[in-house]
Amino acid sequence: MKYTSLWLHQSAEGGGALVSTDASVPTASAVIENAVRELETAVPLKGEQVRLSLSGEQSLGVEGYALTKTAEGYTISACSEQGLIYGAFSLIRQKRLGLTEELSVTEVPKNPLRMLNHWDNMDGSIERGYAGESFFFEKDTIVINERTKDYARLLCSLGFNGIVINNVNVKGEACRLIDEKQLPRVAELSALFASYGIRLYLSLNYAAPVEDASVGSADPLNEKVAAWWEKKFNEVYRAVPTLGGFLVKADSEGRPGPFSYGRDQAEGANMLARAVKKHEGLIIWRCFVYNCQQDWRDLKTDRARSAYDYFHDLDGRFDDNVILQIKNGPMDFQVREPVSPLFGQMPKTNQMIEFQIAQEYTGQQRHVCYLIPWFKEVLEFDTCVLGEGKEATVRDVVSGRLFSRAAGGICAVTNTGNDMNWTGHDLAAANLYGFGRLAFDPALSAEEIATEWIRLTYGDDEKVIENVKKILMMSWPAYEKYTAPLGIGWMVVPNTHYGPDPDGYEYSRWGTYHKATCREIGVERNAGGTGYAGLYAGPLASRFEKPETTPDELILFFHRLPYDYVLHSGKTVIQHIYDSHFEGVSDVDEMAALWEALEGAVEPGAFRRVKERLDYQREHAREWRDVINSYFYRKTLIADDRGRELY
Ligand code: GCV
Repeated sequence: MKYTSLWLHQSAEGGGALVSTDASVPTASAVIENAVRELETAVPLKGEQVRLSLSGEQSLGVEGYALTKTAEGYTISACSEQGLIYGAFSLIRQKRLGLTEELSVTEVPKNPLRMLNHWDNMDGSIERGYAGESFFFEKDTIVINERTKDYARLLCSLGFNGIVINNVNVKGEACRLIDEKQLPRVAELSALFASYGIRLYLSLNYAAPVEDASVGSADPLNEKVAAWWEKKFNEVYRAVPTLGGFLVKADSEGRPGPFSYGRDQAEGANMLARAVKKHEGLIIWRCFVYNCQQDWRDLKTDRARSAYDYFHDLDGRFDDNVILQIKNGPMDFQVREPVSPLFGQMPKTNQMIEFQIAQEYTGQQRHVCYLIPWFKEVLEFDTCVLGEGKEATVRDVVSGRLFSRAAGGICAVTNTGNDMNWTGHDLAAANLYGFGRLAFDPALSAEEIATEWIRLTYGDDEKVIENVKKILMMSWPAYEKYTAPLGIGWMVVPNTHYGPDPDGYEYSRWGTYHKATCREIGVERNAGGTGYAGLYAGPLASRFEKPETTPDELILFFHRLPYDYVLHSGKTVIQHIYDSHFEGVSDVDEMAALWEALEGAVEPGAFRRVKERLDYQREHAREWRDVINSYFYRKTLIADDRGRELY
């Protein structure tokens, strides 16, 4: 059985002529050939000609393109093959959306790096994977087949230019893709992705040289260690010249790192960066560094502070080929968190943002949760690092624009696996599509992106567009309403991170506590508490310091408050919790009804798949509502002021 090919269905019509009239076009180039093939097979050109020109305006840079309608058809111009292929995919999209009449599009991607991170293990499992198994690995070997090619094409069509293929938790020798025996297949995969303008990256085990008896250490200041990496990278790049570089999770959740040798994160990252520099490789160094052996009785340590505390003072110490990869929030991909205070506060350091579309904490691709509105909020967030009134958004920080940095970008932990539809839940594909589009052009709105995806996936039926758009746009707020309230996060079953368990992490070592008693809930993170609020730039620090100026949706993240505290909404904390949980469930009922109304308008298989998941989501949202509301009712014995049933 062939898997569904998502939004870029192959067209049977074809038939247009595609010619290159520009002598400078290297027609032999694999990339151009790909672009040509894409156009021929994907859109009915009906005799229109497409002219590819490599003499685009300089301002298009390496990846931009200009696309215009001409009397004979279309012209795509760019300064590079990569630009041409983006132009070709853009033309496919515009044609499918019926936007080609007055076509004139000039686009330069806003983020230098637009990446997906796979958490795939070489045994074929995927950490936090909810769409089947890995399609990159099976039984400790690399798989390359038709599906791999389709994936490269899919990602290129969305403008991705980087991919990390293996889990950041690189455990055991079998997982070492940098081993000699793996390199020929890595090279094949890398060449395949490179033909679509996507550079391959590998996750590294920082402690790899420890296993070499002649080195026996991973101390970044030990010359033998540095020499080991240099030799290793020489070997790797000899075999895989197109490799983009490496992603490193160090000193985090049991992974080794420079701290074991009394060195800091810059010393660790720079040692690798220097070893890979002559190959023009990048070291992408994660800031997800925190103490995961915390004693829950310890009231001083605050996990939210960790990344800032470990990295902030190292600004200016990282080499130019190091990029710090920072999770969007200070904790871990919760449905709502403040933006990480590191963004914008390290002007002399390359930064990129890490999102997660895998929905680990947002329904695991069994619940619909269209995350693009959330990502938009994060990217548009003003870090206030230039002071009040001078915009300094996260989006301008990570694109490198704000501090004129050459490297930076945006990545997401992916939601793809070997399920027939790639993403498990059909509607989760909107997150993959949306993330790619947003990474290319963060100015697009979540709604625009949703509309594009719906039309490319389900066609132009107005009712389908309207209902699916409503479902998608309601889904993230709904998920927030029926799960953990007011920025508190977690309340999930430990390990699986799925389903309600209000005290699941309360007495654990992971540093994610809500500290609910019968009187109050939340963590005091202002100056009188852990001081986290004060880590933000001036105006934000003052805003988060006091509950009166903290937005409701984050209030329990920053403050410990009594249940009868009155929010900006006019409701008490406890009444907000009750109301939002009831509302969340009725939102899901509405989403399910909107989908059911599409029977007959959507292909029956797709209709059934989504219906089954929405039916399940309705039940599971009820479970969330009742467990959370009852938990608070039992703690507080405060009744719902609307008299609804609590258990
Ligand atoms: C890959 C969370 C997840 C882990 C993940 C980790 C990370 O803790 O639960 O599965 O590990 O984040 O981002 O490194």
